[in-house]
Amino acid sequence: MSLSPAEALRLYLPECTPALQTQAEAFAPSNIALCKYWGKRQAALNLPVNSSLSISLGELGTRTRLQVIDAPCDEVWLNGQQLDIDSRFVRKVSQFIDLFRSLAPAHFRVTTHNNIPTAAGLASSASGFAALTLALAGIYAIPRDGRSLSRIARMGSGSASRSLFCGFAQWHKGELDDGSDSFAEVLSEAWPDLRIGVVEITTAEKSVDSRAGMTRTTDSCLLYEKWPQQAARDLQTLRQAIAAQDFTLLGETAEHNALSMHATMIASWPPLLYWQPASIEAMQQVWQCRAQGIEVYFTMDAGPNIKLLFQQQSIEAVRVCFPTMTVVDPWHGPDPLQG
Ligand code: 2P0
Repeated sequence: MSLSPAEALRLYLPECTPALQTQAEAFAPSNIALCKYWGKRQAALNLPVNSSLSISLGELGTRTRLQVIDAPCDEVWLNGQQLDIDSRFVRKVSQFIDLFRSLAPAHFRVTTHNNIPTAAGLASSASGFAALTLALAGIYAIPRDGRSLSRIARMGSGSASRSLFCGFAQWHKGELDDGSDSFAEVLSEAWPDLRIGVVEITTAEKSVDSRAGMTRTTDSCLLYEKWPQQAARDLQTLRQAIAAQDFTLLGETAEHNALSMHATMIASWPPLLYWQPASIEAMQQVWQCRAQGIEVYFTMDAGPNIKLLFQQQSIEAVRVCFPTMTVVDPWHGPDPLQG
């Protein structure tokens, strides 16, 4: 049975008696997918074609505070600036809050801060909708149950379903039309030496956002027919690599997965090429590093920036090739579900 997002919210809520609090605050980390989410089987509830696997970025993410205000609409502040009520961002935030307003009507001042260097191209809707979901759970006295809140965050943005957890998270695509089996959960394994290097290529806003990009790919790319199979295989391999702490297998699989996703984008019509010449230079530099025995791999999302994967022992060698990279330790940060 296909549900509206408001009906789905009711279904996904953990058992509780929602009650309106006057304010609440929450943090959620950003995340980088090692097996990418690309394509929706159902748009209204953000149900994906394939399962995905990510690593959260520790302290880097979004902090959001909600305060009930006596006003006819929400007020949204992003990084210290109040946003225009008609902006796309405010409309998306308010539409998501609308889902909760049926529990108890209220309008909010939404104050949101990304501590992710925006210039690094990491600011994403993932941490934003995850933090908003957690803050709304605080406002409506909804228990911080990972599965339930992951289903809810997913309706704001698919990748947000994975941003409620520290470390590795797997988003199960699910099979059901109502989306109740489409949620992320944390993997028990940690990998304390794993590091992410962010290589900024450009800070310019991309011309085609992920949502439009996915639609274009699923509508026009014949190669995409093979993507679900590739993603399922890669996810299985990544699980094995994580269980065995096999960095070579992890890196090779993540890089192959990212390039396979980009192959489907490029083979769409009109073509979706997110790469800049400097992105290709960085990829070639990664391959040169490996030829010299430095174990580093890359992954890329729907944009030109490159994220490097390496282990702590390679940090200085990688820095010689990428002196401007920002290094992220994914294992240092608060647990979003603990508050
Ligand atoms: C991912 N991306 O797995 C993939 C890789 C981009 C490329 O999830 O439409 O912003 O809001 O569900 O979550 C970006 O997509 O898209 C994304 P919606 P979202 O990280």
